[in-house]
Amino acid sequence: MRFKNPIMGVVLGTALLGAGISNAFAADETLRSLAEKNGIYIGAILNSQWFSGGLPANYEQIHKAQFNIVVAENEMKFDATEPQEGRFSYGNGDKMVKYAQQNGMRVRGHALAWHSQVPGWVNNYRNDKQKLLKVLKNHIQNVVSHWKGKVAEWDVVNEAISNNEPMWRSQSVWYQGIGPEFIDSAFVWTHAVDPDAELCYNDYNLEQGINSKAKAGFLLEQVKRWVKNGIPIHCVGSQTHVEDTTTDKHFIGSPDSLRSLAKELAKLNVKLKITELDIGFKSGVNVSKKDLERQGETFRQYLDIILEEPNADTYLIWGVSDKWSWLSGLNRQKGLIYDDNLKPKPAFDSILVRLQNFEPPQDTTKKDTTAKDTTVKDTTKKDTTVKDTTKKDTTEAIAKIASRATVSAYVAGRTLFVTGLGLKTTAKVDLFDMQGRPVFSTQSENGMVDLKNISEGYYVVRITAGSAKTVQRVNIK
Ligand code: 9MR
Repeated sequence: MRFKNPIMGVVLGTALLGAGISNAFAADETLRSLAEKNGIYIGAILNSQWFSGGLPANYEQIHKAQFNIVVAENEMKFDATEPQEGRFSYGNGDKMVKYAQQNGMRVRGHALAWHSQVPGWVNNYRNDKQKLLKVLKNHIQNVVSHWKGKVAEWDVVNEAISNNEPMWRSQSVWYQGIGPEFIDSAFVWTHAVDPDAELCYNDYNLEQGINSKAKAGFLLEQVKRWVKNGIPIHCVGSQTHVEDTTTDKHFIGSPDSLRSLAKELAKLNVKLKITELDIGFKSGVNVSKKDLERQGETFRQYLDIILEEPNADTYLIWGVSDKWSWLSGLNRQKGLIYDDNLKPKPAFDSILVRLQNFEPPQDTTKKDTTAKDTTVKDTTKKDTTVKDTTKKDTTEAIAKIASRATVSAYVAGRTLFVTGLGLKTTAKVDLFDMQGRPVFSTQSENGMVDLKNISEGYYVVRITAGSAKTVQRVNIK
């Protein structure tokens, strides 16, 4: 069933919500199959309890049936992967990577440089800049090379911005010891080890506006500077841990704000991903059926950003069932799309219906950036608010970055065109399916690639031309 008319879709969708629509669709229609049709990734973490084998079997069945991207709740963090200095522990991460490979899922790595979940031994080197640089570099080199080619994208830096003011988070062992250039260096080191991985800056409260006082506004200025300075950043992860509006009159943040961030990032050729979504209610309040339906509506509004913005591709929920959720620690409850008994909630239905009835705009296909020149524009010229703190950074790794990717690709008919090659003539073109499996590779000498033997559908294309690189989605019709 496919809604031809979006209005009808909404009406029918609403009617079905009341009836528990998850049974109204063909059995083979899952969030995952519908996400793939729409050219996006949809996912949920694997909770820590999964790693210790403490979950009922249907948890995993649901997870692999419904999702095509996965991230570990805690098992790829610093304290999990290098609990003692120089002693790496990959068992749990490997378990997840194997699970993802067996089930055709993309893997996100979370997280390399973060102030939290840092093992005690790192803190022994507090304020020793040279040692901390070595520690962070060594950690990144080991962890990223261990999962090279298996982890498709990394949260290279997590939560480095202060909650209260537009400034860096000062209570961080990395910031205190190294200064803000730990961020630039982390990106450069990660890219040097795995040039094919997508590299993200990840943070929360990014749905609260992009003005200069908001966290996302501050971040945007940093992204402009990173892009200008050739720091290899490809994506911003918006955690999007939000609270339902009616139980908190002071709710701040909105899908519209996050969409504005996506649009600004598009100008910089940087993607937006939703990486840790949950929409909780305050603990202790009674949550009615109507509340749950409104929660579903909010899940849908955030999904719309991912479906509609060409530089947005990932919708990842921080948990599967309300029963296993970190939210109680935040004084929130019921923020996920399956209930305590692993039954789909109205939010599940709302997402399913939206994936069902989404029609990409007629003239441009979803994620197809054909019409747009995505060459990176220097949008920082007029920036006077944030000072470039790292311009003078002489960190050897940063000096090695030669240039920022300016290449881009678009499909017209059955030909892929590579733009922005400048003086370079040769580009390596790799095509992947939506699970990240290689489909086709070639070397283009003239900026064109014949696609006539490729089946219709969405693909991810990676172009590499010298040190310039781009990864983007294309629709082959
Ligand atoms: O869900 C994670 C929880 O099990 C951990 O105790 C907690 C410790 O910091 O981290 C939680 O995950 C966080 C994620 O790594 C980064 N963004 C916020 C998430 C929720 O706190």
